[in-house]
Amino acid sequence: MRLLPSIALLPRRNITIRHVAFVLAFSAVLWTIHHTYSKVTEAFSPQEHVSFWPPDSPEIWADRAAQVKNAFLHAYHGYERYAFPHDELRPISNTSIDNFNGWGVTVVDSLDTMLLMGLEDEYARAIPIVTATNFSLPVNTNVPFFETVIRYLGGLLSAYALSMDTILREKADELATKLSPAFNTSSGFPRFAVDTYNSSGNLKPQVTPGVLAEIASFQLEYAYLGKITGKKEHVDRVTTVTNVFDDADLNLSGGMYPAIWRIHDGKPSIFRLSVGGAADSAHEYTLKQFLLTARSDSANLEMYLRFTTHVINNLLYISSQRELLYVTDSTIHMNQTATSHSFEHLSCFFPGLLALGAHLLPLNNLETIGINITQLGDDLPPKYRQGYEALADFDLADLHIWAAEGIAQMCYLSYADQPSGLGPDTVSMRIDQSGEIRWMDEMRRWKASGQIGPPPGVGDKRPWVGNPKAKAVWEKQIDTITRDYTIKNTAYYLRPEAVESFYILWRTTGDVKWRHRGWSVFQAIERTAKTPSGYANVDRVHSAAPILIDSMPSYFLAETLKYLYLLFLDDDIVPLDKWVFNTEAHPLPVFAWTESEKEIFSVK
Ligand code: DMJ
Repeated sequence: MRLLPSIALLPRRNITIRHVAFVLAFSAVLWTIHHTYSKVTEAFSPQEHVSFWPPDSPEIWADRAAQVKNAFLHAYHGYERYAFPHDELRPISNTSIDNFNGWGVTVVDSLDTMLLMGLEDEYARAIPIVTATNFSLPVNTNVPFFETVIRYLGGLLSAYALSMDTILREKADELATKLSPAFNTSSGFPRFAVDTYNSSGNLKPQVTPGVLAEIASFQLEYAYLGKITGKKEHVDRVTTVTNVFDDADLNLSGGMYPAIWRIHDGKPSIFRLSVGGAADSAHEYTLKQFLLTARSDSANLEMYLRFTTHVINNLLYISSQRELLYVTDSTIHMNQTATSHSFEHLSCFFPGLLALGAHLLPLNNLETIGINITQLGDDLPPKYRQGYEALADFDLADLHIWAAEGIAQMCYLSYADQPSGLGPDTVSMRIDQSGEIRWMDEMRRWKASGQIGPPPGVGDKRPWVGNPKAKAVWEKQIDTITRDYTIKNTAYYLRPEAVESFYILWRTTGDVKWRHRGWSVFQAIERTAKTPSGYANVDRVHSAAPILIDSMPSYFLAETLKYLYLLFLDDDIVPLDKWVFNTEAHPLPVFAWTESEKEIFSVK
């Protein structure tokens, strides 16, 4: 129910002050009734709040940003009290865990959020622990490359960029040097883990398969590190991996990176195509590497366009109940494609990425930057090439934005559908007897029939509302045919991806619904996940009685609370054309290579 837009529907010349006053008074009465009713039924259907956006104002959003800042302080002070200087707080038992090398990952992951929120005291208390860390572990200890890069290295670099504190640059350089044995492979892909004790030590042999997200989510960090230290070795890591990907034969996967690669020869090995776990940030870094380098790394831009074209044509589907647009994954084996129709929370970063690309790239005039998108598919087998050609019938920017809006709505509904108001980690979309519904097939039908109404999967949909009188419905009939999906993993791990996309959609489209949707997520976190010392992962989000898990991941402070804060803050303090967020939400400044850097680093 949206009341204010109804004013816009009145014929203009018939509006009098009395009409306006009447509509406003009527709206206020309905809002009061709705608000009262919502409070009564809050335990059962908090999602009703979010299909009706109450009046807002700059003061209301400022207050909401302040509430997120308080949430950060609550979480960080709990960490400081019970877990500092260990990695993460266990917010139920008030103990700590060293699950990411024991170098205080929550401190390093939180530094830039503190700077953005203006938390000088917390930042001042954090710096000594960062300075004291030597990034070494006992021999034979496994330092995971990917997590260490995105959380620690990304955290240090971003805090450096925001503060210009040189110790942070030095520490980032020291850490990257400690991690460098990871690149000791014949392909140049980093191994899963390194032993920092001796500089040649590697725990994992290079025959271990490389997971895409883990071998291709360091380029932003290493490129920026190369820029600020002037060290060629850091930039070379990026160039080598970009070249290996550039040379790879992606015919089987329609031009998209598959999820598993061979470390020893740099070739794809298992053709699972996914936007979610095991793949996500590698795709994210194609666009972001192009943007970070002031739009000079065009190999990565071409890869981004191939990736999005393949996903749009092959991995986007519509549910048959509410016509929700979702992104899923597939596996290609012996020329057969099996589509899982799973939808992961992790893939909720994707709508934000699409929106960012549509906002910053000339998608309808790619020729102006030397790209012909149809030609990008020229070398692919006909069944994939046709997909590239099909896109030419549409306005590409519109297509990307519609996909972004539709998938982000699916992400939002995965929260709003639950009595807890929190989204499950994985759902399995229902396929009814008429079979799967591919988005692009529906788009063609919609176009052919005169584009009546919003594009398939894009118009606003209602959350699934249970009967507030029947508590048992939530508990027992949750997976009946009334919903578009069944829940595979009922936990919410305090993840950021949905609010990350809401933030980027808000900044790029200006549609306030993304702010309201983010606010409903924040309220659900406050209501359900808060403990006396922090915030806890939640299980059984689909029931009226969710339970808490004794874990507060560092990314909750680095990402989830940062994106919520930026979503509610009126000032655009991290403009998307000047900063690029790494996959752990650490903003790095856009930079251009100078002529001499181009020569020294052999970059374009
Ligand atoms: C974060 O650590 C990063 O965003 C990563 O890329 C994948 N997801 C987790 C949080 O969900």
